[in-house]
Amino acid sequence: MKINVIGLGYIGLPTALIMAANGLDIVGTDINKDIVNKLNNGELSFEENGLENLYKKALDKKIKFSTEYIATNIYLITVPTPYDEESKKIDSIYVERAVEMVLDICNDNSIIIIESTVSPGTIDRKIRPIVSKSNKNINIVHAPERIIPGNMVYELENNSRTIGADSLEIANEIKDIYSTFCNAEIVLTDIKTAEMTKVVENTYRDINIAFANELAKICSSDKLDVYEIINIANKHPRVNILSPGPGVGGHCISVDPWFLVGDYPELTKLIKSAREVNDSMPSHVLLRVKEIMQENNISAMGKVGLYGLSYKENVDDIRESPTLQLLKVIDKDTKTQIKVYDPFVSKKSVDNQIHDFEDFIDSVDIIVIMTAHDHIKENIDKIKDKIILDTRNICSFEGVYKL
Ligand code: SAJ
Repeated sequence: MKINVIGLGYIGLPTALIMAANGLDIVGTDINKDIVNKLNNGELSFEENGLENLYKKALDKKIKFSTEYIATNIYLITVPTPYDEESKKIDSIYVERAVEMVLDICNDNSIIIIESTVSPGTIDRKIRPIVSKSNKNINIVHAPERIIPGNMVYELENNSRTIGADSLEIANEIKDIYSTFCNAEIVLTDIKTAEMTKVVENTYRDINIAFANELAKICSSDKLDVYEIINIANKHPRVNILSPGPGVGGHCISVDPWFLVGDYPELTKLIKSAREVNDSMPSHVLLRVKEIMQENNISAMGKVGLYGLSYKENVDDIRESPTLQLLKVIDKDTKTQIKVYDPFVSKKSVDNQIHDFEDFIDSVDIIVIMTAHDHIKENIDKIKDKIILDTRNICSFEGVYKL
């Protein structure tokens, strides 16, 4: 059985590799020639724990990478689903285009599995009409991905999965495919339930992070230590507060809750507030930076350095990262002065990016820890003489500023 995996990004590539490594015949397709060329030349397109090893295993089996879609019976779509900034509704154009391309070449009775996160009802409203127009007999399945960057390979094998389909027969057929690499429970349901479940999972996490962030603001206003308070509160058997931070980044948690706000505007007061709290964190960090500058008689923004550009620790993914969000809310002049360093991000991504850690340290007086990479934990002694604003609570030096 041959499977065409469409979209070789953060989800599609690990999925294609794990499927091939477990004996399935895979063609990975991406419209981006650079990605396909890299993969065909033995190079991965991004860094991820365990991915190199999986790539080697996959190459020993049956896998090809191409910019072309191929005619087969099973297609797996893992393309991005952004949201419209104005209406907050999902923008499913990439999924729609991928489905159209599949329909141009696929055989009758093919199965199209959509792994991309979509808001409840998107498949009914946007995808089914496209499929109907093709006059082909096609089965649609929604199998939303659940893997977390930084631990993707482990989670592909060990996270439970949801498969939404129109019939139990098709759901079971797809379950057999996922069972080749997934050792956890595979739950079968209908498509809309699967769509809603995925968005709910990420919204749940967003709301809980927002609670921690709101607590950080309350504690900061009253000179209380939010981390000590969370630590004590979490000793209660039914309390589990997450960690405050400089904001919520990534392409999932900072996006998916908006789908619900866009579709159910009158019913999503809590979800919307949580989004707003998390979106306000980069401005809160900036406010803290300004207070700290004043307290230490520093006036030049050029003396401030942001450590970390990726949205979370030990990954190179900078999408919607709190650092980018922060740079968005400051004026142009300040933006060109403030320094940024990230050991995972070698490509020039912002104005004043410094590529050498020692140069970065030498050029600033204040370091704002935005991302808790292991790299900074291992090199923490090198910044002990700096003024530090630690938004991730990883630094225990005397006098370190916190959120
Ligand atoms: N964050 C905090 N405090 C916390 C936890 C996270 O500020 O206590 C921040 C992170 O630093 C990051 C953001 O939130 O900026 C999101 O990071 P994350 O690690 O919570 O999640 P993602 O976006 O990397 O992955 C999520 C996961 N969803 C859930 O945990 C419910 C993952 O399982 C999904 O597959 C993924 O979204 C996705 O693709 O939808």
